Amino acid sequence: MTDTIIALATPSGTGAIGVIRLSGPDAISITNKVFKGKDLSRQPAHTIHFGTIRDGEAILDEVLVSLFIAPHSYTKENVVEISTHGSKYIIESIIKLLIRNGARAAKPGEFTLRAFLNGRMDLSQAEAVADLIASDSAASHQMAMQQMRGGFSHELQALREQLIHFASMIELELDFSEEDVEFANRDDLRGLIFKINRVIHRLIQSFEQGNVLKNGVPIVIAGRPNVGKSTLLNALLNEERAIVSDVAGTTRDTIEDEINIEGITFRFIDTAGIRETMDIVEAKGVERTLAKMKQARLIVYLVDPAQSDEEIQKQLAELQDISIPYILLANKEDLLSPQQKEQLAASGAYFISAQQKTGIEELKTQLIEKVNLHNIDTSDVLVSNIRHVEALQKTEEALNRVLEHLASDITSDFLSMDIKQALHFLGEITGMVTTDDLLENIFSKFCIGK
Ligand SMILES: Nc1nc2c(ncn2[C@@H]2O[C@H](COP(=O)(O)OP(=O)(O)OP(=O)(O)O)[C@@H](O)[C@H]2O)c(=O)[nH]1
Ligand SMILES: [Mg+2]
Repeated sequence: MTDTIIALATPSGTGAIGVIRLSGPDAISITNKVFKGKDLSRQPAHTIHFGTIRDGEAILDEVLVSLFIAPHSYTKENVVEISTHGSKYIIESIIKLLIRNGARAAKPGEFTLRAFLNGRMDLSQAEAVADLIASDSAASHQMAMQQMRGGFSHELQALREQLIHFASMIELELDFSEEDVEFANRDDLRGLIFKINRVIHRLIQSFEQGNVLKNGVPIVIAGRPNVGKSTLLNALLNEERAIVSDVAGTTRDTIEDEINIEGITFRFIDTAGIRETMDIVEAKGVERTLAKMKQARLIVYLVDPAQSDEEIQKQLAELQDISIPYILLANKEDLLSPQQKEQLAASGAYFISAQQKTGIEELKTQLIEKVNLHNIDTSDVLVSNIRHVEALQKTEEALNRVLEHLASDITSDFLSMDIKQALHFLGEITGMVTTDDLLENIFSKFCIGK
């Protein structure tokens, strides 16, 4: 990391201002070469300076330069942020000029990668930076913020260190294998593994909630054709997202969109109406509907006044087979007879009119209640990253093997091997153990300038 990297840190395009960021040993000296104002090399950290950026005699822009001197910066290197007017032309010209003067264009996520490599944050915290930038609801924001500020890293780190102690004791036993000594107390080791497994188990369990908070709660809108599913989607989104018509079988593919209800992102999935059909395309759509229903957190199931009580009961039985929680909605309330209403109410239905937008707010309240996420304490540590869960699962498996070995009184070699495995996977979460592939994989998903 001897070179100095540069990238636009704000979104590309025209804005009021743009911020160009440099990081590396020469960040200040390179900027100094093209900046006319104070001598930047003699200014203290965390100061801002007004001046001009010049390409020879030509003034490219009047700018503000913020200085962060190593190690007191995001990357722990010298960092310069140049605030320019937000013209694409100005920004590109200044970046090119600085590259001519010795900087190099940054790769995606390279600033955060340096922050990680320089020990500013661990790997799971670096990943949280990406989540934080992508967060679009109060819940996902809070979760990312939690993780960025340490989350479960510290807890895992501490447990890992205790496990390292046992690993080294067992290594020692291997060195003295002739003499049949036992440095690592087996009961203590077992106790520690139970403790780690409890923590890991809780974290793995939290993924279901962490994941929906991050990616949105999938809610499938399903029912027979023509019951008003697409009309309901449009009513929820407050826009004409899906085509509505009185032809049964209008929607062929699934249509997804998100809305935020009380700080939680819901991903609504409008589907093709379920029926037996000879139409190949529609049949594919129905197949998709059934698949989506099985992945849903909750199914919003619509029926309408055209259906007999018998038909409705049949559908409810089918729904129960899927065993995903559902809400039964009787749509087209405006057309329901009092007798139908009575029957539907007995089946536990809620009444709405998607077309006239009645009952929509009550539905939203129901959704919040049913998915039961509102009461999650987001200050609780939740895992929302699939990489982390996978590493946790592998750790758990390795630790369970250690427990088996302990029970069967097997030789220390096997114990040692599986403890090392567990240490490896635990270390992968926080980045104590990394490979180039792993880092490449994580940071290439960042955008440039992060
Ligand atoms: N009277 C009345 N008509 C409605 C209501 N909701 C929807 N409709 C009408 O019902 C018809 C079907 O609506 P859609 O939203 O296309 O139904 P769908 O369930 O998406 O149908 P498919 O995509 O074919 O499965 C349209 O003519 C809508 O205008 C309602 O609350 N009251
Ligand atoms: Mg439709």
